[in-house]
Amino acid sequence: MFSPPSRSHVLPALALAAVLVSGCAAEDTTSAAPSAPLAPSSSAAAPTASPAPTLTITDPWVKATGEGMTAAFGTLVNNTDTEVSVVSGASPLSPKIELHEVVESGGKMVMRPKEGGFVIPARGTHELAPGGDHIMLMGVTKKVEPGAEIPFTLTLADGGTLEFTAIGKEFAGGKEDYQPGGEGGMDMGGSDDKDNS
Ligand SMILES: [Cu+2]
Repeated sequence: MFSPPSRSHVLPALALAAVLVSGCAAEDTTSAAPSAPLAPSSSAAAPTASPAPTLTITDPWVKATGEGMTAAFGTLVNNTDTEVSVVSGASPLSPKIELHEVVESGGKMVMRPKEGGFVIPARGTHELAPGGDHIMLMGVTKKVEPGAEIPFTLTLADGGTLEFTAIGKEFAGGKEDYQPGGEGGMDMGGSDDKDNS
């Protein structure tokens, strides 16, 4: 809660603030349009007025980590009478984000990009949890402390978006694996899988 004078500490905070601002009010950065209270910003992917959110997320969190990879979880809630698909995700925390599932392959659990993304049934929910579907962050750019607030944007198949803030949380399982009872056997889609056949 105190701001150290060191420049290297100030900069990331400013960068994050900028991201948060642009996430909430997309027209702030360029030129303010004083006479247009509800001006839809051109292509900023920020729906300023969406009365009934198609999709919401309950208790979103990110596994606290140093650098490298981590994942985000929570329960997606579909508030409509139609099936909803989440097709991609984005966050300033990581330039590369994938929607992952965990499947059994050759007797161990591996994660891989989920075909078609996350599908939430009409009026239903879809849980993202360790050991199951998750939002995968590859190339995390900064440390995620417990309590950290990480903004996310999910894009739906119909072009809509869901913006939310996930909270950094220690995960008891630790390490880089999210499956119950695993011991570091999580492979990234076989890219650097060591072939032990
Ligand atoms: Cu993953």
